[in-house]
Amino acid sequence: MRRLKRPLIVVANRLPVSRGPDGWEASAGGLVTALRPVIEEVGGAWIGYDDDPDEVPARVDGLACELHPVSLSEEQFHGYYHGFANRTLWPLFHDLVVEPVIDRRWWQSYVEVNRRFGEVLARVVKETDGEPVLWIQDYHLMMLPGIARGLVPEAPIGFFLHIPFPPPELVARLPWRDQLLQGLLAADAIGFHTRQYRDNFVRSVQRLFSGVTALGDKLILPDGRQVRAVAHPISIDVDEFSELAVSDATNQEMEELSEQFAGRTVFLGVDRLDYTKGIRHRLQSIELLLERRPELRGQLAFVQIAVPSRDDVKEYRELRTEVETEVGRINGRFTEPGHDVPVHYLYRGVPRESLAAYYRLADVMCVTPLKDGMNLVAKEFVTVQAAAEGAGVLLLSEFCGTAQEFGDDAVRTNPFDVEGQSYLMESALELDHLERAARMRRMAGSVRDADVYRWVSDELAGIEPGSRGP
Ligand code: GDG
Repeated sequence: MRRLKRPLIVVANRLPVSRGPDGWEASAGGLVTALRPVIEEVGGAWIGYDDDPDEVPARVDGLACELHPVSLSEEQFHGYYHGFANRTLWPLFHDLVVEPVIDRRWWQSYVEVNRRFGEVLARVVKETDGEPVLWIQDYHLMMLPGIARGLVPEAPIGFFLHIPFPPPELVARLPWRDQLLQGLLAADAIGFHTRQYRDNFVRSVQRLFSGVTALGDKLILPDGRQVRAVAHPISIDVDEFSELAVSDATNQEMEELSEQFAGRTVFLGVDRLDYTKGIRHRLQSIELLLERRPELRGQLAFVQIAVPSRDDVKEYRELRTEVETEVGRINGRFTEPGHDVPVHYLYRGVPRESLAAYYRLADVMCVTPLKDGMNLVAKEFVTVQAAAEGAGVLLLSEFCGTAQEFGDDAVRTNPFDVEGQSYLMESALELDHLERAARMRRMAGSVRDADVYRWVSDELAGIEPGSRGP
């Protein structure tokens, strides 16, 4: 893995820590895991929001970086996070799955909060020994590269977008599109999950600003400055998930689940409860399948783990009601007295061992988002299944980044076609066991070849100093 020589400063909406029963601890998650060895080697800092900034410790065990909380007023956080980030950018960048809200006050808060992050960043850069590399994460902070460039002109700046970048026709709807893209273009390198998102970005830039030339992975701006725009698919820690797959705790969970679901074919969904994830469409496909094939009614179980998310936002509360109505309707229609329900709905996250056990248990994993930047659940599923020598089927939406990596080894679905998707669910059950196992091994192999360490390494290697001059 290519290593940085300079200290690294990561800036993200949130700090990578949370308060557990035994005090503050590093959060579990791909980004933190992948950065841990890099930060250990070069040292560094992490800047992010926390709603309890005075309580956040300077460091936590197991994460060799300084923590710098950004404090925001309730009103600032509301306008920036619940408003502009999650009700304007999120739906706009996910192809208008719901209509984005355009609100000038939210935009003002967004800019204000990005400036606030900039102030903290400038202070941290000043306090850091050596010349740090700055790595800014995601759609919450798209103005920050520009702000940081003004405050610390010499620092190399990278930006990574974790959600899709939409086509220019959609970007055009944003009244502040020019400012937002100018903000991003101040970075030295801008990373996207896929080539398609990267190309959408380049097309938007060329449509909005004249005199920009695209040359290989570089954009040459009218003033001669060069910016890299690259596709680096994010991934997971494959060794960690492979070990988790067969750990004692997971085996124990698996034993219990196998007993509970004995004799039944298990379909599984694991998502944040988000309208981009296609949960309602998925439930409707299950309903059609049970309607068409009465003999499956006692035999099929659909488990949906729905992790609560953004419940301060109206559209998310409405989605919860719709999903729960749908679950109630299906169970009301198809449950036989004295027998188990067809849909098992968990409105909560489960511990990692349980999650791995569910991945192992699933005969068909339904990853069917209407739009999703990448989708790590799909990568975790194939990794866990392969480690446990499973032969489950992955039903995978063609509208997520992961679909580009798995080709025809997944059963590809268009989740908008609810009926078509119900036929694909049915066909997944008919795939030959050896064929399924072979597909699983190939998909897991491709995740192993491009794991999260590779992603970090490619990203950081791209944010090189010296590429900014004419
Ligand atoms: C955004 C983009 C992109 C889920 N349920 C439980 C649980 N999880 C964990 C999974 C997985 C993570 O949450 C979800 O990651 P995804 O990638 O699927 O989706 P988003 O949260 O929407 O993430 C997405 C990602 O950023 C990275 O760039 O792939 O496109 O939308 O790791 O394991 N974990 C536990 N219990 C659960 O019940 N412990």
